[in-house]
Amino acid sequence: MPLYLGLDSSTQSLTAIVIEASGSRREVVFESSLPFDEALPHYNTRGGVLPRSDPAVAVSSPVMWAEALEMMLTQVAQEVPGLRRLSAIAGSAQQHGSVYMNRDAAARLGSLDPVKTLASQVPAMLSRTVSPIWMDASTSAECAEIADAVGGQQVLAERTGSRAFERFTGPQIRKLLKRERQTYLATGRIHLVSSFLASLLVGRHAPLDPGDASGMNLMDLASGTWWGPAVAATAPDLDSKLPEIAAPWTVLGTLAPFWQRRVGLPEVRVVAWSGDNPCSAIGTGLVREGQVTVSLGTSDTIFGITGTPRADPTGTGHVFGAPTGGYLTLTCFSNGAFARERVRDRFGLTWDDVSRILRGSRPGNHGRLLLPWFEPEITPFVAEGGVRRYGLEENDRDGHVRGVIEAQMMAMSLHARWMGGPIERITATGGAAANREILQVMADVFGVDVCPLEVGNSAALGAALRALHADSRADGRELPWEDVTAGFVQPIEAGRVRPDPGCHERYRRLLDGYTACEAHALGRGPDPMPLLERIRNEQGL
Ligand code: XUL
Repeated sequence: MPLYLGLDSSTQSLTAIVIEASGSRREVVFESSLPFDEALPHYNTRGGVLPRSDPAVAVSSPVMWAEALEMMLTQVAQEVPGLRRLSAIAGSAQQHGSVYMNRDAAARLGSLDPVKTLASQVPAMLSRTVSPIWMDASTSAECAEIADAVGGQQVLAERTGSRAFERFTGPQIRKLLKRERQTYLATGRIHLVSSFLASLLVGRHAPLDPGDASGMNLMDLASGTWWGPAVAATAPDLDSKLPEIAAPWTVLGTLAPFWQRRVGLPEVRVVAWSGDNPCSAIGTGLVREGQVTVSLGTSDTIFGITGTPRADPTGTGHVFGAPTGGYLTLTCFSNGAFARERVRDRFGLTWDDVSRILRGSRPGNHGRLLLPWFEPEITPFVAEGGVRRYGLEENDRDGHVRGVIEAQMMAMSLHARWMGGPIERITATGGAAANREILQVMADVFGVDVCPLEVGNSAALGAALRALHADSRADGRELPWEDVTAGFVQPIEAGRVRPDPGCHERYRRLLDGYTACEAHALGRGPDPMPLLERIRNEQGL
């Protein structure tokens, strides 16, 4: 029975999952994580980021990622039983981060020496020792320049799926050109973390998949090819330095001889890597339109699948390529767990207290609203944090507990409208998905069933599932995506929460009030209190 390996090189760690899949037998047989800070302390990273003096700048080490890859594959080779049955490897990586390789890299990739460590051979391939990553926010000037040059943010969003964002790779490349021109000129190939690691596995420059390439502000979403005007606006001669873009199920080749000789892995297929969000979509079972995944984590994210590349007209969401061939719509809220914890801690509560208060208080919060922008917010864009209250007393404990959850769910519902609909069901992941009362508010606001999902490493699992899909396809047996994920991605039926029709109706009306509060707080609308009063009377809140 074949085995498939999925790797996920995230900001803080490298994770590997090996799955066994054949017919109805579906099992995770190996799972291991290697946290960069602890496992590779000589790079001196904190949370996977190199020491930073400017808080807006975030860079990491491509050599560290390579060293982690060798450590992890050595462990896989030693610990996975029946490794001869390994059939294919695919990978996932943090999005947007870029690796700058020199013109000798192609030859060096093709002649990796199994007597030496990988980490000792990578520096000679690089034109830049560090890689800017997604946490970098230092390229506002470059974002504006690129957007201006292509006809504005809206044009850029319509063509590439996102307006210019600081962490996206195009603005990062432009910053390098402006600050370190010689380094830029010495660069022969600019990889993303995903295609860099895939290149090390196959021993030649690997292509990007559309899922990760769409996080660069450089790819034409509809055709999946580089968009000339954005490429030209970013840096001269950039087209010659960008990898090819290949379908996400492309088999890149087989594992380079280095890996067979150095760690003893068999000569298996290597499948194109992708970004962690596209891989997580698969790892949470998001394979067709109408399904939506909500991840309640440090930040809250809502993502869905669509067949048409439509950009968010408000400019806050993203459209990436999906591993299924369509598109992944994604909106991210920065005040997620942090906001929930702030309210919990301010009133000295436990999560059980939060649940009890939600159970004992009235949906609709008597028409009182809270905008929980404790920190600057991505969606809607709020540059300076600060909570806003509408009709809510500062010391009203229960009102705040209900207020923060209702506001988060209404914000999600409002700002996910651009993704298209209708939503059939929601799968909830992340820490807060374990809280039934929070999921009940979600179900009531959206008016659909919400089912929690127990997955830890959804990106690594998604990568392993992509390996299974591409391997079967290469053998002439293309599996429907539902069959790929079956047995691995199981919503917890016992945790399913159904909407209460009366509550949903109440929230539908209250959403107008919430929308008015946001507009008011952003200086774009009148005092919402008269409207809230009207809704309160009408709905008997
Ligand atoms: C997505 C993003 C992050 C990284 C994290 O746009 O910046 O989710 O992919 O690894």
